[in-house]
Amino acid sequence: MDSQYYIDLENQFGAQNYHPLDVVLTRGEGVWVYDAEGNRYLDCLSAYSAVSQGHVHPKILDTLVSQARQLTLTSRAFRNDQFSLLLKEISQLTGYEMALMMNSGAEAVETAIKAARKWGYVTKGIPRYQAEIIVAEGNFHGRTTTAISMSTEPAYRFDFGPFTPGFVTVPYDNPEALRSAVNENTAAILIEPIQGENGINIPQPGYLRFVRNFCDQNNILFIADEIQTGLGRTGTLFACDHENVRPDIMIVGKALSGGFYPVSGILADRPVLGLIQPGEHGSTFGGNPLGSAIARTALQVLVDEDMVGNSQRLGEYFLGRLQRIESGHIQEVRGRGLFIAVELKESSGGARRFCEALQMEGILAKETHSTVIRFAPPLIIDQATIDWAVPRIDKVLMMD
Ligand code: IF1
Repeated sequence: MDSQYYIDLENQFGAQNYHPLDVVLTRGEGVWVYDAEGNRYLDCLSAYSAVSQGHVHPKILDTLVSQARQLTLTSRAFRNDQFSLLLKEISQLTGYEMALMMNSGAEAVETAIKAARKWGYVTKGIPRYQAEIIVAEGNFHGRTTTAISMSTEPAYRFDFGPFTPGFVTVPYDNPEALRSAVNENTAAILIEPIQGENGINIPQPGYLRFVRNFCDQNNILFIADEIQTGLGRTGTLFACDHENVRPDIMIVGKALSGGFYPVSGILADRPVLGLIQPGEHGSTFGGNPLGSAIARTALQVLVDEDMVGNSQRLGEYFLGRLQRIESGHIQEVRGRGLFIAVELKESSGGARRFCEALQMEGILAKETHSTVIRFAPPLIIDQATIDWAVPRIDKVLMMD
């Protein structure tokens, strides 16, 4: 069948909750994906950084197949070997004492909120149900009703209230705003160390360090949502590592499974996660053996193939080449590692048409916040592929 056949089916039977490019992908391998007609594209979105290890990574695939033949799901009413091993290995990799594993990123964000609130009541002594969590304007933490209760994006909120209370919103990257928002009922500050959906919004140097110190001084938990920026995307294991900052709760997801299976979780030390008692939180699939085995291999190949180092090196190279493109459309080119934004001028008519032109050149990229083209290829990309892509990106950015 041709692409139009699939597009028609999706338009007829699917809720139209996205406005995807009209490309129907049928196969992926490494940094490349292929459509129904066999056309090849460089994937510069990596499924929003869930496929950082590259499409259909052979070692993760082998693990999925072999574990799927063995045991896929037990519930946490019983124990399983893969989950226990993942807990040990993710603790060794990240330095956190404990983990609570979930499935989607939004579920992990919800878990972090519950853990922070419980710490606020039990340890900090905040009167019950007055706990506040400070969040940033322009945040993205998922699509659940509590996650959108934190959002400042009208489209994510307008028809979906009433909202979860207990969130205080402050401007991102603004230390003074934090000072004026904190009070004795503040349990935590939840931020993305780089705001992804808000256009790869990189805070000023020292902001993360300020947030860490501010939390220490005010007995507040620092929660970092690294679902998108984590696991090598920005050239370090976590984006917080750029400032040697260690959040109290680290939220992970997406690339934790290399794009094979929903695996997410929160990482913290015993003073936080030790508070959760049996029966207080969980999920049917959280910590299942199939997802845990996949996550173990996804983390192993991330380390074995030095994907974090490659992200740093090739990200610098890619950024440098993009910054040398002399297009009248470009407002700014910024990035950390392989998390790069080409921000266009308002006069350029929005990023969508450039993404559609990039598709014609064999490159799949996604606009974010209307004027930004995000370039976030799998972390295994090599220089030859970047050298193949840049002239094509240049050609598109030189169009009228
Ligand atoms: C969509 C955005 C990106 C995330 C951060 C939590 C989650 C996400 C920092 C929730 C998920 C995805 C969701 C997807 C598009 C994509 C996205 F544009 F929506 F905002 F990446 F920037 N924290 N982001 O980035 O994780 O529940 O999806 O597993 O909802 O359209 P999830």
